[in-house]
Amino acid sequence: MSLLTILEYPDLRLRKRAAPVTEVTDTLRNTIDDMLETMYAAPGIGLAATQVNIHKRLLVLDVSENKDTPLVFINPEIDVLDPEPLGYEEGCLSVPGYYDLVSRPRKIRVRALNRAGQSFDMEAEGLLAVCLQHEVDHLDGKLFVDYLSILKRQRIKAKLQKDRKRDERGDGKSAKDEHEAL
Ligand code: QAP
Ligand code: CO
Repeated sequence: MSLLTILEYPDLRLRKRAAPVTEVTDTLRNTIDDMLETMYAAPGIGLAATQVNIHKRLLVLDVSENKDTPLVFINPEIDVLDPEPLGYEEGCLSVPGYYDLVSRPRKIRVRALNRAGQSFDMEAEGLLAVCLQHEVDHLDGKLFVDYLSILKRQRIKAKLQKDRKRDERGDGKSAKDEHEAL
């Protein structure tokens, strides 16, 4: 297993639309394990393949309390069961240090393949529904910042670009520490 590099906004590779998985192979299962390891190490609750520069329709998540319930979704398709918006303070491993309120349909059904290549479906509400919609958005090149005002998005973009330059220079505290100090 190995840790994968997570692309950060405004990297244009985050805007690519992922292609359907045609075959669930051992190679794909190795990628899934690397994605889970990368997500847990971050730590995060969800990671889409797009975020690690793999443009296939594949995502992993774990919204459990004890971080012991990894879920894998290959070629996920979402149906809205209850469109009533649920507002949730979202973050993203590709937008480190920033969180903001996003509203999405509160109840969905997702149909996907599991790591054995078998079809399954599940209904989701609450954090699981939020996270699934957030991750499927990544596969379509969409980020949670796209739901914010242009002004907020530009502010986040400018700050992340500044953070990146400072990280390249290697001085000061980490960008994340500074945001958390605000
Ligand atoms: C998507 O996001 C999500 O800014 C998963 O400095 C998040 O795992 C869906 C993370 C919230 C719904 C609600 C973010 C880690 C992790 C950061 C994540 C950070 C370190 C984000
Ligand atoms: Co994300």
